[in-house]
This record gives sequence, C-alpha cells and structure tokens, in this order.
Amino acid sequence: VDLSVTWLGRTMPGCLYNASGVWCREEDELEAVRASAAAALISKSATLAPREGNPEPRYHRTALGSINSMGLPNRGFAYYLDYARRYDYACGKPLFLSLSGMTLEDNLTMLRTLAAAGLPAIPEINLSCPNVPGKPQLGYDFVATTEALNAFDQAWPGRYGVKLPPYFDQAHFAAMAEILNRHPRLAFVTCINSIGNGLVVDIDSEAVAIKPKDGLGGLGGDYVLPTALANVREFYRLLPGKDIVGCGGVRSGREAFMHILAGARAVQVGTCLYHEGPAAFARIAAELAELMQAKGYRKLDDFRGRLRTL
Ligand code: RRO
Repeated sequence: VDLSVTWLGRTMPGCLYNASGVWCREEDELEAVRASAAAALISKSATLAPREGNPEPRYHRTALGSINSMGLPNRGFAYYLDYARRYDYACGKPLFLSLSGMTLEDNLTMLRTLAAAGLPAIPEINLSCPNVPGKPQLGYDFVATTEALNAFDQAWPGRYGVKLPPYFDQAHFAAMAEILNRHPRLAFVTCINSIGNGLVVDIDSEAVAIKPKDGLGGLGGDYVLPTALANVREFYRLLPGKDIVGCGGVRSGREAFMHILAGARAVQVGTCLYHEGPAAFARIAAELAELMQAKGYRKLDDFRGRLRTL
C-alpha cells in the first residue's frame, strides 16, 4: 500500500510526523525524526528570544496520556532558522517551522525574516499555547485571531498553516471556520493542540503532578482522541480547499486511520512519540498499512474523509 501524501505542492513519502514540541527542540532531536520513518518534521514552537520555559516538573505521564506545562522552552527563532537554512530539502521530507511569538509583532518579525530567507520551509503558526501564565490561547479570541491572520497575510507571501486549540461547541467551529476561510494562503490547519488547563491529581501524595500553574497543564494522549477527531471532522467539512493535519491521541495505526477517515491529510504524533521515541513512526506506519491492506485500501485517498454517519 501507498502511504504517500501530496499537498502543499509537494509529495512526501508518508503521512506521519512529529507534533510540534515533541522531539524537536534541539537539532539532534530534529535529525533523529528526519532519520526515522517520519514523512516530515516540525520544530519546537519558536519565540523571537530563547526561553528556558516553566519550572520542573513540567511534564507528567499517566496511564491515559500526558499533562504538560512546558512554557515554551525553545532555542529562539534564529536557531531554527539556521537549521532550516542548512536543511536538505531534497531528502523529500518537508520541514515545518512552528512559530509562537509572545506578541503579534514577534510573529510578524519571524515571518518576515523567514520570507527574506527564501527557503522552502513552511510555517505552522501556533495559535494555541495553553501554558504561558497570564497569556490566553489566541485561538479562543476570535477578534485577536482575525487581526493576526490579516497581519500574517501581509508578512508572509506563501502558504502557511495554523495550529488550533480544540473547540467544544459547534458555534465555535462555525465562527472559526468563517474567519479561516477569508485567507486563501492559509493552506492547512492542525487540529488539535493539547486540551488546555487540565489537572492530574495523585492520591498518595494528595498533590498535583506538575509544578507550573498549580498543576494545570495541557492534556495529550488517549484523553484527547475523541476531541481531536471531532475537530478534524468539523474543520474538514467547514474548510473546503484547505488541508487538515490531525493531531491528538495517535499511538497506533488505528488512531492514524481514524484521523484520516475523519478527513486528515497528514497525522502528527505527540505523546506517543515522547514516550516511545522516533521508532514509533515505523511501527505506526506499518500498522496503518496492514489495516489498509485488510480493508482493501491501496492509498489514503481511498478513504480520507469518508467517515460514515448513521
Ligand atoms: O511549550 C508548551 O508548554 C506547549 C506549547 Br508552546 C503548546 O503549544 N502546547 C503545549 O501543550 N505545550
């Protein structure tokens, strides 16, 4: 079977890559993803200046997934731009740069700098970081999102994507889609970032699991799969002509299949990659291929978006 994906004017060798934030803060991590069976790679959300992030412990694994409040630790935009300048685009694996400026002006500065560099790297602008104390998730503010997208269009001449927070109401899906549809060069949306501000409690210690924000953090893994699928499905229907990247709860070929059936063009792996490392990509791809074979599907187009209703 053929797991290749053609989108953004290029063809990549498979449909799986890392979720931003996981295995992508340092160059050696990015290189490990590139050397794996991943079909593309994306860097850790960059701010203009390097950041240490929140105090530790700031990531905790549970039986059902993960909670994190990393607080945007990253090497700073120049580090990832330098990686992008040296990246061998001929390897066939697209390079995405996640941008998460502390202000709109910082995002515009990064976009203008990236544009001036003239590289084939593609920005995924993060509208949904849940973990910087005092900073709300941009994607939940429709007025601020409108202003940001209008400004992105001015600062960046090519195709780009945005990473969205999960939405939980059909009125919000509709309102966000209406805003996103005003931007033809917004080529993809990645659904979803972690479900923000969850709380994991340990009975023995009667304490929270992570230090920042008195224990509140973004949830990933099994907890978020149905929410991720709903967001992929709704935006797939509401954003004709745009691609949806599925992210949330993928830990085997089965969840990857579900995301694609719901409409995903490509699928990112976060929590599972954190726990298993880049070997996860070959395993999940093999499982997806086996599932497709059993169902008689030869390529992803055979079933993408074809989720049945009752
Ligand atoms: O660094 C983080 O705390 C973080 C970010 Br920027 C994000 O977008 N999503 C997340 O779960 N953690």
